[in-house]
Amino acid sequence: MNTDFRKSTVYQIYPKSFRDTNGDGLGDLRGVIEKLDYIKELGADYIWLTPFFVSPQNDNGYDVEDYYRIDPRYGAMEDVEELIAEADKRGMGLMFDMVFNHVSTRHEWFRRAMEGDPYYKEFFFFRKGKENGDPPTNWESKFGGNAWEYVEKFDEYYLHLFDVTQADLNWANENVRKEVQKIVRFWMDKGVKGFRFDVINLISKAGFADDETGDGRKFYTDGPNIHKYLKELNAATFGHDAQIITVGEMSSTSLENCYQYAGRDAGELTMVFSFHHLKVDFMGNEKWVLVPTDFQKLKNILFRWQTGMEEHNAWNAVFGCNHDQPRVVSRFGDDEKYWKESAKMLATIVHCLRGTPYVYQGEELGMTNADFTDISQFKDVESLNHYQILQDKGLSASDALRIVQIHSRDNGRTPMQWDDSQYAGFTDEGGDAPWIGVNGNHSRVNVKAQLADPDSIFHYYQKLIALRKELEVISCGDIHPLAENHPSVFAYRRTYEGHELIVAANFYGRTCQWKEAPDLTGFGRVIGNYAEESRPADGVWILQPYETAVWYR
Ligand code: TEU
Ligand code: CA
Repeated sequence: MNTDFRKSTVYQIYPKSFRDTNGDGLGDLRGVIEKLDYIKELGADYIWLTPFFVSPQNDNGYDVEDYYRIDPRYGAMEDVEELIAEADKRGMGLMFDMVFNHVSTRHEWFRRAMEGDPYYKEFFFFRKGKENGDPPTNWESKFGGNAWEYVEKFDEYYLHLFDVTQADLNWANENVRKEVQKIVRFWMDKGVKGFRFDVINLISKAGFADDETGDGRKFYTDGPNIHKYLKELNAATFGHDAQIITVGEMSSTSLENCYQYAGRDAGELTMVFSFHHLKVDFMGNEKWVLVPTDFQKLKNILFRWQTGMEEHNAWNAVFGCNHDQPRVVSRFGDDEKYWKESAKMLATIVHCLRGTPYVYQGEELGMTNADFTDISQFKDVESLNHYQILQDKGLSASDALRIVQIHSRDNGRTPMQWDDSQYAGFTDEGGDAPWIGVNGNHSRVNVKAQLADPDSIFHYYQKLIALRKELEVISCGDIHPLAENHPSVFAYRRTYEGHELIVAANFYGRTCQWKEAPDLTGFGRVIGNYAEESRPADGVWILQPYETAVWYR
């Protein structure tokens, strides 16, 4: 298989919503095996699977009860082994999602802690409350409410940065770090070729005090020992195998820390996910509001990360969608009139950047946000909590619903649309209804239709993924931002050993003019979303609604 991460593309699967083979309404591992040829046809090199370990599923598997066993709803260990072997046969590697900032409160370690076993109590953060009866600190849980849960029998609280059933692990305890290493080695021995580490930059806590100015994140984000812990994990596990790629999911991180996390010789991780570019429709860090996308901010952030990481020989993961995000075509494009054009435009911007692109299941079809109209259709704990919190703050139920419809993580979790049948081919007809509603537009947006259409979004992604393997200017080149202050154009130049690439995109649904566009003499168009080629005349490039094109010399 191709193990050069610069030339690779990762396909992300949320198994619960990908393909259900036994008609119980839940996606499963056999469903992933069944669709390997599809992923191969797209051209992906790695398949990232979100967690399928034993779990009560309060956060869809990000609450792990046992890292060594498979949740029977997803399948069995034999299925995982078969999946790894079948992917390998097709030249693809599996990337597993390891959640090590916290465990489910049903994990044996936490249960033993709750029995009062001092060895296991040290695996977590148990602390006394304040004298006035308040929790130890004022930190907020990412899913709403205070981040500490009271345990009466100890008269103490435990820390949970996420759901109350996700208890934070104490990485300062060497025994925790040893257990984590054991788990990583176990999956390496099974033949896993990559790891994604969930919110890994939150594992080192700086201490416990009230945050006078914020929600607590400054006490645990990119904490004091984070680089030490990552270097140690690397040296004890995947650092021994040059073929393994790793990506750290970095919550609210800083560029300066990412130089190290993903620095070529830092001995930490291969690459990082950061999310600043997806907070451009937030108010600061506040997600549960409705504000228009700040396009200038989006460009500034992406370019700053692109050039900054390059200067420091560090590597980005690049993406517009995942299982925690609304669908990018609904978010930054137009999922109606210019659905196809805008989906292709957004794909082009991401796939020609310097970094490893990630495609989230259904993105390659231009899947859109969920079409839910009632709160009962939403399943995500974060959405349901914030629906309540918004109303507690005084919003009407319909205003709260509107915000949830726009920002909910469930937008990315509706079943994969394979065909136009009742359940979109996610569950076969006659099976149980899928665990979460199928989008009504599956009659039009589905794999079957797109495989038959040479001009489909699927085939466009396929071509972008192939171009990264063909052109080293895409995989290895330097990046130079263009049109930085233009109100509608997103453009950049890539250069590598005398080769050049110009990527141009109109980010909006109105025709626009790019004055002072680059001279394209000697260039040829390698991909674009309009049949007719456009190029600058007298330095002015007129771009049609959502038009994008990539030119190469
Ligand atoms: O998400 C990390 C994270 O920081 C989330 O708060 C994310 O920003 C949020 O979902 C968007 O509002 C990871 C996983 O990807 C997510 O699915 C888990 O719920 C979370 O960690 C806890 O494990
Ligand atoms: Ca199933």
